[in-house]
Amino acid sequence: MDNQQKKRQIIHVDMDAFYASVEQRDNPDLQGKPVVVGGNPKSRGVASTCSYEARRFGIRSAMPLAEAQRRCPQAIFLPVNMAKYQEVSTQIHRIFEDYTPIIEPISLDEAFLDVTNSLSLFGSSEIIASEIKQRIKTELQLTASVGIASNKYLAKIASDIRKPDGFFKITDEEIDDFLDPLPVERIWGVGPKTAEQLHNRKIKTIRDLKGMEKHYLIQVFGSLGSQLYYLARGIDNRPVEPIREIKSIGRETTFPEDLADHDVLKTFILDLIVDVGRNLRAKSLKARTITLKIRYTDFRTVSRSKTIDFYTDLDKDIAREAYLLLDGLRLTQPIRLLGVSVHNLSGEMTQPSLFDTEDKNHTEIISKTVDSLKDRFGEDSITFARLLKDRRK
Ligand code: TTP
Ligand code: MG
Repeated sequence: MDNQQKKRQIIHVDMDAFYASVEQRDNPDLQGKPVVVGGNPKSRGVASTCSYEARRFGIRSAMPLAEAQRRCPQAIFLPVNMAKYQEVSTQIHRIFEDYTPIIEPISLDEAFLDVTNSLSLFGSSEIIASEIKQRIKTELQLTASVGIASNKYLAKIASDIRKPDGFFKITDEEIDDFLDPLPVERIWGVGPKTAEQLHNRKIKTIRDLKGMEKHYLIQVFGSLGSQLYYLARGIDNRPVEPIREIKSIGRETTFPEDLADHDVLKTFILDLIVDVGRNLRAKSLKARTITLKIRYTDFRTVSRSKTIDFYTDLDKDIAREAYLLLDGLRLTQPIRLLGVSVHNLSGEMTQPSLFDTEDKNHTEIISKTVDSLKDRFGEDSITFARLLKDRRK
């Protein structure tokens, strides 16, 4: 590590059982109960997350909902209310912004904060981290776990160690004692496959990993090997990057039964687009490329994209292109999964299309109005006629 470099102070904040905690907060009947967010257990969907009460039954994120219900028949299943979690996420960010401008959001409920330059103002990273936790509790009635360390990797491990409602700092002197006994799975970037490869070589803990020569790790794991060598020693020079460029926004759904009817598929497509469009507008982004993804009964997956000549954040533009993409596909089998995503994003002022400019201005106003109606009265308060005469049941 470069000794000239200023020692950084990084805080990692991760909300506890995020979607489930928001639901429990907003409905006291759910408090203290096993709650699974993800949808109807009769569907083929998976759990987004679940409350800590539900985790006692072995329920986890990404577990099929039906399996979750088998493990805990009394669990309460709720749909994903993305707009709400997005709003809470924005509120959490406003709290962060009072402490540093260097914030790197990783997901709706997780962020790194570089508070190195805020220490003289607030005293210490512990003071900042505990104030943030406290404010999240009193202002938003939610709990967060925080980790503090001199780099992102250690701060992330630290926030996880005392979850939920955790607070943990790793000082540089404690790095070795702290890391050595941890299983290699704790290392950021070590998934089940790498873990298995390590286990096969009798490398179970970070201490075992530290016993390996760097060139050996590189020989076996390529560039990941070099990362493993440094991470085992608690070394991570990646900076907190304030604005992470969003590359795409997408939504997908698995149907309760495989489908072949074009009209019904279009209704599902529109349903997904309503979410994608809202997400785009919430982030003040526009897109030029629309991608439609389908997965057939036999799991073969096909995607088709179209790049248009202007940037848009309007549902109707995205829908028009997605419908054309669907029409262009010769469906060979019924479909089990459908996804819509937009790419080629731009946050700048965008060029209006040469055509229908006036119409576009109207539609933009309508979209914004619809978004604010939904913000006030809920996601179902207003929608497309196609979604009202929904034939999907
Ligand atoms: P996580 O921070 O991984 O999980 P969590 O906040 O629910 O629980 P905890 O941090 O206390 O362990 O993810 C944040 C949110 O992201 C989560 O509430 C739901 C969503 N999510 C998914 O939709 N699918 C997933 O597979 C995961 C892991 C999370
Ligand atoms: Mg979380």
